[in-house]
Amino acid sequence: MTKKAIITGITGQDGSFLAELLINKGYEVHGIVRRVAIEDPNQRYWRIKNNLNKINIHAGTMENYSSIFKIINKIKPDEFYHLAAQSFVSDSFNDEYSTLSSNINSTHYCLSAIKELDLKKTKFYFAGSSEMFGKVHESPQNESTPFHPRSIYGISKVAGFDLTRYYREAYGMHASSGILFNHESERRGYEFVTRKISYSAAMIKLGLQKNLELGNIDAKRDWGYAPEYVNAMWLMLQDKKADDYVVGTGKAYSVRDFANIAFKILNMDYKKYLKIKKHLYRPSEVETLISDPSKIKKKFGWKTKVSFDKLVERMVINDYDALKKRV
Ligand code: F7E
Repeated sequence: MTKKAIITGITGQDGSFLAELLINKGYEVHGIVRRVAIEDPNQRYWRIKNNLNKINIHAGTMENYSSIFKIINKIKPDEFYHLAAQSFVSDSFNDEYSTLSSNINSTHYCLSAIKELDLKKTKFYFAGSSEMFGKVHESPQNESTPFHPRSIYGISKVAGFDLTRYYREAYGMHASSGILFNHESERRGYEFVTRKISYSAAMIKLGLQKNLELGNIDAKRDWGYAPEYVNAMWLMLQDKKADDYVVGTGKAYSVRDFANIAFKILNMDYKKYLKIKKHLYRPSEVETLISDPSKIKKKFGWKTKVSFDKLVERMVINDYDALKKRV
């Protein structure tokens, strides 16, 4: 029997890679997208455009229980990957109310609908985040490290994580959370720092931009390659037992390191172009995040293969080549 999967957030970086992974494994893939995305496919579907004929698109609103309930009832999926969220941490400081209500309610609605429909076979994945560790209590961070979120986004993810655990414990649902550290790729949104740097480096090299404006370049993150992380999500749902897993590389680099390598690839010195801007600092910053991925490695043999240097190179070359074709 062909397995069915629903992905929320299918038009995003992770959703698009996950859709490809599941299509290649022979799944019937369903994606929930906002109606505006259907009305504006060129703008919203760039990451999934090559697979549109293999994806069943459903217009739905993550902020509306009945909308989610109806789609889940129609599909009755074997696997449900809940990736949709307001995921830009910076925005969550300016837009507390909608980040909290949409991130928390959407997770609650998905879990509740699966429970109410009594879909015992449906396995649920929640996209947790290393932002939940925030002001870290220990380093590196593992599944037992206490949470101390420093942003509204982080708080919304802690609530989603707790909801997922609650439905697992209270109703015996197969509900798991991945605590994913930063994961990037050529499909990363331009607002995130890695893509901002790779794109700016390419623009500057081609004479299309003068400077690179950044905030806290001493922040350190555990940066991995996104396609490997969607494989971790899938592995979690293949196990008999639902559980929570930290997913990361186990190595941390600063924003400065990223900029240094990115500009070097194009034979430039980032220091010549960098402008530090106060408004790009966050009211409460997460200084350093570094994972201890031993649990997922031991359980599924999962580990990252793409190094930090290779990741930066992939992103920079991709932006440079694409821009060069256009000018
Ligand atoms: O910031 C610093 C910024 O926005 C990384 C999301 O996927 O990963 C991501 O969250 C660091 C921060 O990602 C700029 O202050 C400096 O320390 O790329 P980012 P993030 O906040 O780590 C986690 C795991 C998620 O779950 C999130 O959804 O870079 N930084 N200057 C800057 N950041 C941005 N965006 N722009 C700057 O100009």
